[in-house]
Amino acid sequence: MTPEPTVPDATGPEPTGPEPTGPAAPTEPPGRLPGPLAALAGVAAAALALGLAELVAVGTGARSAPLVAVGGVVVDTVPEPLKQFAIDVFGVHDKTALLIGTGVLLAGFAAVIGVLAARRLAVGFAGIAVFGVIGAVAALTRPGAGPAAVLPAVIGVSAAALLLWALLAGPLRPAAAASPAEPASIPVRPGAGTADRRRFLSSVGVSVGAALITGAGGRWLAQRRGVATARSAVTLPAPVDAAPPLPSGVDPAAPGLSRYVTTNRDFYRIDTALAVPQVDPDEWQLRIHGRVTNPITLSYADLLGMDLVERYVTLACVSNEVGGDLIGNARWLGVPVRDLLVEAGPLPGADQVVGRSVDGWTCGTPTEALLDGRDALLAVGMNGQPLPVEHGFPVRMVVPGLYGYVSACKWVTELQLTSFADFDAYWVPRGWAAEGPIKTQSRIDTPRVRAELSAGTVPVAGVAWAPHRGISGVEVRVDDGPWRPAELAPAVSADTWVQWVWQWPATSGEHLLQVRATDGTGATQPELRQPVAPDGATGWHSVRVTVQ
Ligand SMILES: Nc1nc2c(c(=O)[nH]1)N[C@H]1C(S)=C(S)[C@@H](COP(=O)(O)O)O[C@H]1N2
Ligand SMILES: [Mo]
Repeated sequence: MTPEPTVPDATGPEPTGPEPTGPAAPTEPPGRLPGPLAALAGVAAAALALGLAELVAVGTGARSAPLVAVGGVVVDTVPEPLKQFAIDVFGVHDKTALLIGTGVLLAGFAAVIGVLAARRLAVGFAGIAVFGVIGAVAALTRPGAGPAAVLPAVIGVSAAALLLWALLAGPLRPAAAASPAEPASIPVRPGAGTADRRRFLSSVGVSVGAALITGAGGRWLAQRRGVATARSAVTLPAPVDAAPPLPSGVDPAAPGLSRYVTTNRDFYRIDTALAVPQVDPDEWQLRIHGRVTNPITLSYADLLGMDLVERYVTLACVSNEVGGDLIGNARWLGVPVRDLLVEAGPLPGADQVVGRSVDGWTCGTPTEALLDGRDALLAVGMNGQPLPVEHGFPVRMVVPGLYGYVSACKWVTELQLTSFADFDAYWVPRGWAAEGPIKTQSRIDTPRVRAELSAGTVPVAGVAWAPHRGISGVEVRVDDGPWRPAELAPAVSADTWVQWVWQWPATSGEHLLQVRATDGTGATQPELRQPVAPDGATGWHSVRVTVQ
């Protein structure tokens, strides 16, 4: 089991020493700033640090921004059940949830640091330094980081320390805060306290505004400096072997049924990257090495100059629950992996090909699956366009019949031949199976759960998949009635999902619709419910509806 993470005490350390009781208390340092103002100062300093860091990270790489770097460490180290929980609750928004959660937690810490700093500035600086070190170390230890990766954290916390000093002890400190301990004989300019307080608050406001501007500006610049422009300049060559034309009827008429081809925009996205890797195609290289007789290195131009083929392949995530939507079907353009492997010449015993991404993520694919003749591709195109950046631009792998986590390496830069005995890819030590063939599954797209329908003919429709084995049949049943064969739409190959429809003579009442598929080998999808871990969910999808 993975050990529990140590969660820092969100309330922060208790201040030491007796709590002063009033303005006259002798231990009271002259004019301590009220707690809420001190907390605000802490939050403003933290915000400035993070915002400025995003701007600095434009030069040093998005993954060196502290929020992204620390988040990356969290993603790589949180215990599996917690991560699965996040995926269950937030789905494809799990990363946004992580960033927002981290932000809220940080704001809490920052407020505490502000309050402590109002008592002793040195304590505040120490607190800021701790966060600086955490951010810098996280950035330094991310795969591919150079020494410059510390800069966003270092510059960010320096600015934070300066601001904290200015607000709590420097020129921006409200003078009124100093008044209680001052002798009454010193005349205080009437209204000076309010004016000072206003200046303090507007400084906080300006700092938070600057944080937002540098933060959002940094992200925006990083995007512009990113590879979107390089991507739009790419012209993909025509395939020497095009995908077969779509047979008519791949998309049966049933409102709510998924389209046979998933658009790039609708295609699910799953990866561990908090900042989408920006890989310049002119600098991209693929190394095929390890246990081979002839290691090779290819450029993007080399790859585009090879014979490209185009294939429809359905990609599915092992984390897809029964009835879930972490699956899509696209037309991929790429070089058959087999051609490259044959050239490299795998040595005996090299039964695993490890795909490695620029961000250090790895997956392990059976060498056999890349040589057995199936259309495993090093893909450069998706539905007629260069790969979208979040789907792996410039190059990713796609292997029919295997879950994404063991085959579909995005932003791939290395294929390393090794053995399953010698190397565990990213998800394996985290409790997932080393090998991941996609299990046969079927899903009801329409009617939706708890739909209210009218009696009469109701189309029940959905998708079924058993990539590389193909689907030979889909059956639907109502309540515990007999299984009825659904009508299968045509598919271009056994490597894609299949749409199916069954016309249901619906009668009034509450009903449970269930579906099951049979694959090309004649094996019917088992009823037994199994969770997604370690190697993919099983069980029949069911939908409860009401007919009037
Ligand atoms: N570099 C990298 N590639 C990756 C992953 C990842 O985390 N990092 N996740 C894999 C998983 S688990 C899946 S299901 C597919 C999803 O591909 P998609 O986001 O294009 O749909 O990508 C695979 N490739
Ligand atoms: Mo996945």
